[in-house]
Amino acid sequence: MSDTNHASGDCAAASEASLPGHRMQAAPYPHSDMTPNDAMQTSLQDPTGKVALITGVTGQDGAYLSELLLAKGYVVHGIKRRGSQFNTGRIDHLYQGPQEAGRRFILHHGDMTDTASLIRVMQQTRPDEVYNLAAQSHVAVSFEEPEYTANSDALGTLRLLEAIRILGLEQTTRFYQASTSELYGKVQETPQRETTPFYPRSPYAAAKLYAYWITVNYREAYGLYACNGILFNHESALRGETFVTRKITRGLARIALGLQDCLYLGNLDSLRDWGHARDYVEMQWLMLQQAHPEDYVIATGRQHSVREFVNTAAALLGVTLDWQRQGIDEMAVIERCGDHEALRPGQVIVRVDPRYFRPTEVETLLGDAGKAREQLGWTPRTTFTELVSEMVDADLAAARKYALIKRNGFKAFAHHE
Ligand code: NDP
Ligand code: GDR
Repeated sequence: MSDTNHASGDCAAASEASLPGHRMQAAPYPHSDMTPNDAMQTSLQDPTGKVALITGVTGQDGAYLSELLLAKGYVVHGIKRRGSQFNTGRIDHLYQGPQEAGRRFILHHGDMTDTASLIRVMQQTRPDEVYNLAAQSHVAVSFEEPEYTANSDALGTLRLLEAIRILGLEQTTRFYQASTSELYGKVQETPQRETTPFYPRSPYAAAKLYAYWITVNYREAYGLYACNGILFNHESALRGETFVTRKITRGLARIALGLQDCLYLGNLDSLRDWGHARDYVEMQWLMLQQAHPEDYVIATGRQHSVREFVNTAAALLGVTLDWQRQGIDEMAVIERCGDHEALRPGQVIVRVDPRYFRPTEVETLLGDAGKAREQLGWTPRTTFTELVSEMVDADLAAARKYALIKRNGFKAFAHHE
């Protein structure tokens, strides 16, 4: 594991230096990865003059958005939370050490449940654009940790908006809120668009409902340029391993190499509108570049079941499946093995485990991104099969690496849900 992402504070030299003309406050940065020298360098070298602050920078979208904004010439500040292990694997390739001159990617410690840390980072960075991506984002986990989910996802959004207001940045800082198709929950019409009524079905969705409306309220009350992106499910090889798509591609890749016997899933009938995260972060940026702030649905307009996702991933591995039985006894049996020596026809590789059912399920989601297409010219580029293929390839490579390490007698870690 890389040691490039060790936290910040140690290297950040405290300084009283004043930085005339720069948006940063002259202050020591004991909890930040940013040094006063960075501030000077970035202000001199930043070709757009734009500074972005991303919460949730270590997550799937945080990684893609950081890449996009850096490519556009932004200075990107990211808030990461302290963990007992490194949590920056998705952004290690972007890392620039505090000793490097002219850094444009700078991490700060902070937490959505800690108001003071959010105000501090906002004050130090005074961003042109804030992208609020941080969240306890797992719907099933939100039933286990509803209070924490509300604190980070709902109140965390309020804390950021208040930080903008307290610091008097309402006229200069634009705000993006990571809203979700989960707001539609028990859907009131199909497809879902910006005008479709919400019906949240989980503590996660209820928390995100508050975040949605408080964003609208700050726009209306204080004239803040604030937008909700109502994003439908978007995936990639960087997707967290316990979301269903990644669980499937990772599980099937490992099964194909004989590293795992069976994949246990919940509701196979669930229907989702799955797109690629890389396409969706472009819209996050576009929403903040308009003359007026508005809310937009981002989706592909195509829907697949969890079962279809399994079939597509298996087919890309050269494996065909026969689904047998019904309900909690349903299972996928191998018909053809492709060229995988570890597999045999008749082997059961997918079963249902009711522990993955949710107390209240969102059975179907299908988005209509017509407004984004017409007003912003946005259309998704990646097809469903291309998305699954990219994920399968990445997980197959990871499984091969794991097998190689194990074969050579080294200790390999297999994480489980
Ligand atoms: P991830 O779960 O991959 O990333 C979440 C990020 O939030 C991580 O960086 C995580 O840190 C951070 N985080 C969680 N809790 C806190 C906290 N208390 N304080 C600070 N940081 C915290 O999510 P995605 O990248 O997939 O999604 C980004 C956002 O978009 C989320 O808000 C999600 O709810 C929303 N969304 C996602 C969709 C999707 O399909 N991906 C669709 C619609 C909305 P760490 O790495 O340490 O865990
Ligand atoms: P979702 O994503 O809940 O839509 O939230 P997830 O991949 O977790 O579930 C999608 C659907 O698949 C069903 N499912 C399973 N889900 C998981 N995680 N594990 C399983 O074993 C399994 N089996 C079946 C689920 O029941 C569900 O119907 C994601 C998150 O990124 C949110 O943060 C985001 O807001 C929404 O997408 C849009």
